[in-house]
Amino acid sequence: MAVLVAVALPLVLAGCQLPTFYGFRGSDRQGHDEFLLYFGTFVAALVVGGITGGLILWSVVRYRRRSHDAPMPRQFQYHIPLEVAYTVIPVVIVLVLFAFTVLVENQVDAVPSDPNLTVDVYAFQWGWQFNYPDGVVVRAETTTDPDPVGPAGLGGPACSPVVWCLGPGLILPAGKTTQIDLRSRDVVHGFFVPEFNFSRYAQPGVLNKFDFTVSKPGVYRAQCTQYCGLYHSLMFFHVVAMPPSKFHAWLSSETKTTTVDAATTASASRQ
Ligand SMILES: [Cu+2]
Repeated sequence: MAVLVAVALPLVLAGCQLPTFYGFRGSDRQGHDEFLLYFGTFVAALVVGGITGGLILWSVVRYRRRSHDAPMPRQFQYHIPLEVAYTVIPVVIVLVLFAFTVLVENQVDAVPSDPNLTVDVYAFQWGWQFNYPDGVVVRAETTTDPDPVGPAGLGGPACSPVVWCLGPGLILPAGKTTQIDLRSRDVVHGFFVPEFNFSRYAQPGVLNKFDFTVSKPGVYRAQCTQYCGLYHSLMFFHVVAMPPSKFHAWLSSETKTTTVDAATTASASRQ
């Protein structure tokens, strides 16, 4: 029962400031659901660990050998009710955690039938390309392109530390649901946004679909997490969530297939 309460608590308290246990709170709706699952699992582990550790400590202190001729404490082997209890309780804990995991994962993996926006994302050696409706393309090779679009689109806030601003900007409207259609142009890459608690492979020949509903405007660091060759370590990008009106102003101000940085040609010749 204590475990049930511990796991259900974060769902009830959603919205309160919960401790993060070194995780990210989740800057989008889906990532926040993942955070609540992580939080519940962590609290359940603390409760189980506390009870188990407490019982071990108690038995060590309470039944320590006080003298050489002290009698053996009472033994409990073949105590059927006890053995059934310590088999059934962990099974129930695992089933509860499993059920919450399936529920949250299904919810996070579900793709909306009517997203507010769909962006085709292509990973390649070594960079990212974001194709928007009406032919707007943001493309940059991370090896030579410091930051063609991202933070400037928010009105130019300083990037601190500067590494957070490397790579191209995946511009999204905050508060709206954006579907990402993820593909790879060559080898396996990893699409990872730490603050969204989300990672997915970009695999050649495979189309991966998922969605984000970013809670508030901001710049969120992201990077490739699958070793993919020489410049993998520089394969950054960042998600830029803008207020919807600002996003639409940006999208309509972009001419089709612009923002291909000049460095693309230079780095392409180096391969
Ligand atoms: Cu990579």
